[in-house]
Amino acid sequence: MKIHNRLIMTFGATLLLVSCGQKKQSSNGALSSSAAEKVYVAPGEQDEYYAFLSGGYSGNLTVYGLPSGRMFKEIPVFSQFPTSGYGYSEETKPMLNTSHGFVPWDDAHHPDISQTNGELDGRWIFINGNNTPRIARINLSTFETEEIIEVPNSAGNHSSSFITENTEYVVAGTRFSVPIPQRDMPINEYKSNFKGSLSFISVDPEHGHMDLKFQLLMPGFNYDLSHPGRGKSHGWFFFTTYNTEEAHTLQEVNASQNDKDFIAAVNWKKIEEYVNNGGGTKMPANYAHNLYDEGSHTATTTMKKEVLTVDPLKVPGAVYFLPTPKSPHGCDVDPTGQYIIGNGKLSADLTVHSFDKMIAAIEGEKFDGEAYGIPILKFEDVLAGQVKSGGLGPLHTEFDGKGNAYTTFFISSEVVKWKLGTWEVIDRKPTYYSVGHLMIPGGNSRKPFGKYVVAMNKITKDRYLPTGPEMEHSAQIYDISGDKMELIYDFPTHGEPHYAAGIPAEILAPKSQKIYRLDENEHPYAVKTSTDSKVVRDGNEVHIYMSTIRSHFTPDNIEGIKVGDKVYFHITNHEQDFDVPHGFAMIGQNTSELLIMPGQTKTSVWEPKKVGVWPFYCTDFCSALHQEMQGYVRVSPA
Ligand code: CUK
Ligand code: CUA
Repeated sequence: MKIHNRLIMTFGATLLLVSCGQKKQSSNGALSSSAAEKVYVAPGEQDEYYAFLSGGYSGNLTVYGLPSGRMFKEIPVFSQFPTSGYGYSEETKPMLNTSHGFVPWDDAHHPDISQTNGELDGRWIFINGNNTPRIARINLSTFETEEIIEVPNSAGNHSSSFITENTEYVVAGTRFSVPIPQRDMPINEYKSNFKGSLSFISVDPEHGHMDLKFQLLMPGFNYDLSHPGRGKSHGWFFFTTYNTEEAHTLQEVNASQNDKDFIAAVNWKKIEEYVNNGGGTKMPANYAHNLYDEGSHTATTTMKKEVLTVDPLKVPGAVYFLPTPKSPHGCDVDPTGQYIIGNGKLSADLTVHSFDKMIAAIEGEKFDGEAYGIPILKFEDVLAGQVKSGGLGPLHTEFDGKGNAYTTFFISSEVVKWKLGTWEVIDRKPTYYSVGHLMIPGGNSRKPFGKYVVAMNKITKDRYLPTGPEMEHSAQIYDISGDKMELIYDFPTHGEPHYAAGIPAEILAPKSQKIYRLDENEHPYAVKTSTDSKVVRDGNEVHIYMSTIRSHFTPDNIEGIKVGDKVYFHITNHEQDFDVPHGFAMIGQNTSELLIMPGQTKTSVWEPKKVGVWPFYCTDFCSALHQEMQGYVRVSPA
């Protein structure tokens, strides 16, 4: 969250007090019994939607059901996760490699589900790591992170990871401009020397594999958020910017001088054509590409050495600037692709640009000067309308597919519903408290499912029983099927959710009951039958080829291990039933346990420090004889 601190202090504090007062008068979203019926999913019944909430500084993605608000799963992405052994097992450790080394943490903000023809297809979900710039791809048939690509020449990978309407590209924009290439130079020489980068990462339609196709090098602004064009504006991508002053310190004096910053409109189809015809300049760059192979259940890291950069001035007609007031944050495009909404976070009004007017202005060459050679369009020429919201601090907008938009206001702590085209405000409802993003399933596509909106709030305060000085963040579900929004549920979230993505269960659930077939397991240390289990010594490395099935490990008595050995437990789960993992944990292990899915092989390393006979056991309660799933390793002196 980055909102003007002083505004939070003044407006925010006042509003919080007001809101708390409201609660006592029971208007604080006091729920009707019909609200209870709307969110009640009876035992044994299932939710209508999946909601994937980013985990912010947890580095993960959490999966909830709508409308129940029940949490189904936490998917580790940019973190080590003891629950499954992700980032600890030998197979998954490479996922967290970067050019800065092993980085088992990040700040995950914006998930986006893959699309075909502008509609959710539920194949993959992408999410950005802000801090050490990365984009991850999660397979939605396994709910596992399969690929992470580092983004070079970027810092604070925030206007990411949004996808084009046929998942041609996942796009990543830098928040901070930096020296490109990085070098030792005075910070106060930022202006004109630092640059921003907008990266277009192609996605292979069959397997989803990512490849950094080209990187557009832009003036040294901050690139905050982005959204793809869709429908009529397919082929374009829009990025909000702030600090177009190019101040090297963003103390308020410097940062918000300009009355208007820009939305950068990028014609990526044009640049793609330029690049396909041999355009662009190869630049040395060092970045990691980590890919998990489903056959071998193993990830590998490839270090990339160069990136294709594009100078926008070499591709006439590729980039234009649309003046947008008051440090716009969210950049949202409606389902028809006609309207581009800039949420000026220091203002009350929303600015809506028209794609048709933008094209007409470009064709009429009606420019209002330029910035670093990039034409600036006239504000009046591209403006479709302004929403006089009456709120303060607009951040993000989503759409219901019925001609309405819903915008969050951080400072005035509310969601405002308004009409596209007439710009009139239809309804407003408070949030508890200080909302950031909101999400309608499919709300970032050509086909939203406008039944619920989920508001993700930054401040929790009194919504739940207190848990010490820190409360989990809070989300709220509103029924938006009628003219007026109705608050129907609160639920706590994990980490700090920024954006979320939702999808109907009927699209996703049929694909997501996956079992890995044992006969397709290509892991080099897999054992297909328990009689193939063995212990192989190679110098001071010992490889234990182990199998597991309810309710034993084979082998379960291991001797001949010495202090100073490096012991690899390669464990293959021979189950072929849905949802029957086995666990494995060894005493004194400084990594974590493993959770091995049916048909999978996972590896854990143990370096015994003490002589003795040491037990191991299964950590997942798997059968009536789960407590019998155990074994011993005898460790002798070196
Ligand atoms: S940001 Cu967090 S509320 Cu990263 Cu999309 Cu606006
Ligand atoms: Cu296997 Cu418990």
